[in-house]
This record gives sequence, C-alpha cells and structure tokens, in this order.
Amino acid sequence: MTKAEAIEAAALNLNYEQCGIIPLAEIDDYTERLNERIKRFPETRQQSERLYTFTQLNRTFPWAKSIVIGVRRYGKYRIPPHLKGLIGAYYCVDGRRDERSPDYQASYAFEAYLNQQGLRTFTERNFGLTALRWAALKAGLGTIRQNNFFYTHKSGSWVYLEAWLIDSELELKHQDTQKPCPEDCHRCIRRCPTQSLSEPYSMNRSTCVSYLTTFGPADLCKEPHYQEMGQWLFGCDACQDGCPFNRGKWSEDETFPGLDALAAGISLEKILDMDYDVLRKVMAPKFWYISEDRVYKWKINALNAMGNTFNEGYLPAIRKAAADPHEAVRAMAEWVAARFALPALPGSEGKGQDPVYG
Ligand code: B12
Repeated sequence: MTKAEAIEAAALNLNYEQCGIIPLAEIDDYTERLNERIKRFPETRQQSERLYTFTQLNRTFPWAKSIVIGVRRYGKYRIPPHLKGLIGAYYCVDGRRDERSPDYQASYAFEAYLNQQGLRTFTERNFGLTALRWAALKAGLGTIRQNNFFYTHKSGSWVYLEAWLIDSELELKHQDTQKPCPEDCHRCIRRCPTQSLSEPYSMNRSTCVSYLTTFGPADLCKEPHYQEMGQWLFGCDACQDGCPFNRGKWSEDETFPGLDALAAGISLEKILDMDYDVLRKVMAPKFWYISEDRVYKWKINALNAMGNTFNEGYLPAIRKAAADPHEAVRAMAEWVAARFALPALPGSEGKGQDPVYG
C-alpha cells in the first residue's frame, strides 16, 4: 500500500465516503471560475474577491505540497420534519464546531492520523482553506452539477467537504463515472426562489436565500426578495431538493446528537417568543452564521416567514413582537402586521399601514 493509499484507507475507516489527494497548484485555475463569477455578478465583487485566497496557497504556506480532500455524507441523519423547509439540512447537522458530532470527532482523528505519519498539516474548518468543490472535482471524487453542487454517486449533493494541506508530494485521484446533467433539465434553476441561480454553473450569492437568512441584511423590510424567501429561516435547500440526481439519496439512518431536543424548541412562534439569552447561548453556537451580536435576526427571519404565510394564527405572536426589546424586531413586526392589512398595533397608531422601511 502506498502512503497515499494508506491515507485514503484511514479516512474511509473514519467513515469518510471518499478521499483524494491533489498537487497544490492544481487548485489555481479556480481563479478563472472566480473571475467569471465576478464578471457575471459584479455587485458581488467585494465578497467574492475574498475567495482568491483559496488559490496560490504556496504564497501563504510555502511548505505545503498537496491537498487532501475528504468527502462526508450528511444525508444520513434524521431531520426533524418540522425543520424541513425552515432550516437548511446542512446546518441542522453541522459538525464543524459541534464537539458532540461524530463528524467533528472524525475530522480531528483524521488530522491526528496525518500528523502521526509525520506529515505537517493545516486546515480551516469553518469556511475551508481552499475551493472545496473544485478540489474534490480535481480529485475525481464526484461531479459538479448545474446548481454548482458537488455530487457523489452514492450520496448526491448531500455531502460536505473538508481539505488539509500536507507537506508531502502525494497524489490520489479517482475517476468519476456519473452522467452529466441533461442539458434541458433546469429544475434547480426553476426551483430557486429568488432566481439567484438563473443559469447553469453560476449563481448570485447576494440574492441566495441562504445568504439572505444568515449573513445578509437584518433589515428584511428593505429586501426586494422578502416574499420569495418564503418560510426559510436559516439557509435554503431548494436547488438541491428539486434535483433528480438527489432522488432517493437521503436515508434517515442516524440521529444527530442533540438535534431532536433542540428542534423541539424551534418553530416560527417559539423563535419570536425566545429569550435573547437563549438565542445567544443555544441558537448562536449551533447555527453560528448568525452570531451572538445579531441574534435578533432570528426574529426578523421568523416574522418574515410568518408574513409570507398569511396565516392569521400567527397574529398574536406578531402583535407580541411589536413590543420586543429590539427596535428592528418591533419595526419588522409592524411591517408584517401591515402586510396582514391589520389596523395599527396598539401604541403605533398611524404607522401600521405603511411599511416602516418603505
Ligand atoms: C461562499 C460559500 C457560500 C456562499 C456563496 C455560495 C456560492 N455558491 O458561492 C453562501 C453563504 C450563499 C453559501 C450558501 C450555501 N452553502 Co456554501 N460555501 C461557500 C464556500 C466557502 C465557497 C464557495 C465558492 O467557491 N464560491 C465561488 C464560486 C465561483 O464557486 P461555486 O458557486 O461553488 O461554483 C462552482 C461551479 O460553478 C464550478 N463550475 C463553473 N463552471 C463550471 C463548468 C463545469 C462543466 C463544471 C463541471 C463546473 C463548473 O466552478 C465553481 C467552483 O467550484 C464553500 C466552501 C469552500 N471553501 O469551498 C461552501 C460550500 C460550497 N457551501 C456548502 C453548502 C452546503 C451551502 C448551503 C447548501 C448551505 C444551506 N443549506 O443553506 C448553501 C447553498 C447555497 C447555494 N445555492 O449555492 C457546501 C456545498 C457542498 C456540496 N455538496 O457542494 C460547501 C462546499 C461547504 C462544505 N464544507 O462542504 N455558501
């Protein structure tokens, strides 16, 4: 067994679905993908430009020689049914920071293995140290489909990716045999609620629901896509859910530690009622794209989702939110109440009919 094969065997032993190794410089043509994306959506330049650091890794890590890529299936966990369509599945079972997660533990165990082999390593577990889909494609571990997602034969797109730099010139590539997307299949594009995905192999990251519900604006009253965001509270899976290549690829065989207990406390109404301390101490560590100092965004998102239902059963919760300690939440509640064509809320006479933020 070669050293590269031994690394792969160790990864598979730790339940990685796949593992590959590519030379460091092979990632560099990702620059062209990024150039194309910025040219297509110049309004995303500022955010997208940060991703150039995913290439030319030898500048920051002169010792690094190769990239080890690991693919992990998350389409095996039971997602509480009432969270589907509200919270992106990846975020429900996110093992990047959750020490209880078997995936978190495997990631550290794999890195320890690499180090035991005398390899110097570096990784970045939050957002990845390089362009993970592009690296996995180069290693032949799967394919990238028109919705930009990386798919494996076994799990469809319900996989997430990890990468480590190592200081040894190793290579381990596979051959992917999946069929490409039929040219006339545009289901993912049709499914995208905001037309962020409007053409194959491209997307506008600033209008993606996943962005709008997380890092994006807290002030959804001004957000042109507030209606299309539908019920999504955190993340979005629309372009993956609609893909025929994902059919039958999710099997709920395992439970994710703590998810059922946490989910019992999550609904649109429960979020509106949630104490800020709970939002900071329970929600922020789990769903960490909304940081502790922005947790009021959860209430903004819940109000927006309620506003998109026109379910009058939500009115008491919306009225209560009009007295929330956070000003932006109060304003959002007023605005959503106005969408229900309600009379002005008590104490806000004259403001109820017009959206607060126009
Ligand atoms: C920035 C980022 C985001 C941003 C912007 C998304 C984006 N697509 O750029 C935001 C916050 C919106 C986001 C959201 C999500 N993300 Co994200 N994100 C990333 C990150 C950090 C970089 C992505 C990137 O390189 N973007 C730049 C553009 C240029 O690349 P791209 O969109 O991936 O497009 C590729 C294809 O178009 C391909 N390509 C172009 N032309 C052609 C032509 C052909 C023929 C082929 C084959 C390919 C091809 O080249 C591009 C390079 O890979 C990666 C982690 C990482 N370090 O790589 C995770 C990552 C892409 N995210 C991931 C996930 C799961 C999500 C969410 C599903 C979470 C959720 N449930 O809400 C959403 C989905 C949003 C969506 N519809 O894409 C996973 C995807 C796993 C997979 N199976 O593909 C990744 C890989 C993280 C991980 N550790 O696994 N994300």
